[in-house]
Amino acid sequence: MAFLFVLPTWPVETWVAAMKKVAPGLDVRVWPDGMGNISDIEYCAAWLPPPGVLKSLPNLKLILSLGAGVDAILKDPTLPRDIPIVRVNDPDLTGRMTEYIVLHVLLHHRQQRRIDGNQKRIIWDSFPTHAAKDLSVGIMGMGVMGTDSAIKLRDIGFRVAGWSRGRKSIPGVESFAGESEFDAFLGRTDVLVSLLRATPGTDGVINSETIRKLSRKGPFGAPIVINAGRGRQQVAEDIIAALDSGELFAATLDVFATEPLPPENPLWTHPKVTVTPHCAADSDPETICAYVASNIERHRRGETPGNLVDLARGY
Ligand code: NDP
Ligand code: OXD
Repeated sequence: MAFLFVLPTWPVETWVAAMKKVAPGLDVRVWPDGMGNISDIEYCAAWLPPPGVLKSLPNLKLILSLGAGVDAILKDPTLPRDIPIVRVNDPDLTGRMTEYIVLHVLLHHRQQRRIDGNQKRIIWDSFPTHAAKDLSVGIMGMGVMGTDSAIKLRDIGFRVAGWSRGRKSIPGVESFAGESEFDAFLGRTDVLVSLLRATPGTDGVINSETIRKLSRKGPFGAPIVINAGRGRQQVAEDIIAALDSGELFAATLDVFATEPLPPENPLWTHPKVTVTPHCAADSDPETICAYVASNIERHRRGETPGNLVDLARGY
């Protein structure tokens, strides 16, 4: 039995070293030049695998995503649909995402960009501030990441609601579910956070119509958007137009339709946009290798691995 890493955009040596540390007995192979006899490969961990690679492995038994997202794996038209896929659900990754969401909600709430700009120009501008309870945060996607972020934001004092397909029951967090409750969710939201899954159902959900339906009763008079889910979920032109017209107050974007974000993209230099390079929650090699190794062990014992992707649902 052998295990394969397919990591076209990550430093594969770091991942091999981490895997050898947490699972010393595992026969670790590397795509594309260190695969050896591909008939040996039963387990494959991947991030952004090129289409066709997974299908080329004749004895593959389990696919393991090295991040929470599985969109890059699912979009391979040749993906063998009968092989189970495991996604990451780990407190380390979740904690990193929560730090990012809390940081960027606070960055806007405390007007830190304005303060940074003032410092550059040596301006002592003590403008009015407001309390966390004055801001309504709405999180689209109340799964592993959304739920943890919602709880931490609630604990700081923000008015928090979540929107997902199914209803959630989290004390102190209002729950909206499904299409029929989307407008009500938007109408009470000053800061819209996306931690949705990338599926055809969520593509382009942050568009001009959505932005128009957001609350304008918050302290800034216009809403704020934070997207750390997937770039497919935002219509960048609509966000820019809304920022320029004043319909949107500010945006923080960590994910983009094309990554890396091309240098000529206007989002880079827009004065109301904070761009981060898809770093909201990085996969830590040792932590995630331990997670992968434990799922391989479970599978080898004949048990069902945790956090399997539902192909029909798309996540
Ligand atoms: P989960 O699968 O745990 O949660 C996804 C949520 O999206 C669920 O609440 C689900 O609803 C909701 N959802 C899916 N489709 C719809 C829909 N059509 N309408 C309404 N809600 C919908 O995912 P995670 O929390 O693990 O990850 C969230 C996102 O964060 C993913 O896109 C992931 O790729 C991204 N991510 C980004 C990172 C970064 O660095 N920027 C790092 C890690 C993750 P329900 O609960 O009802 O099923
Ligand atoms: C993930 C990511 O999905 O890093 O884990 O985007």
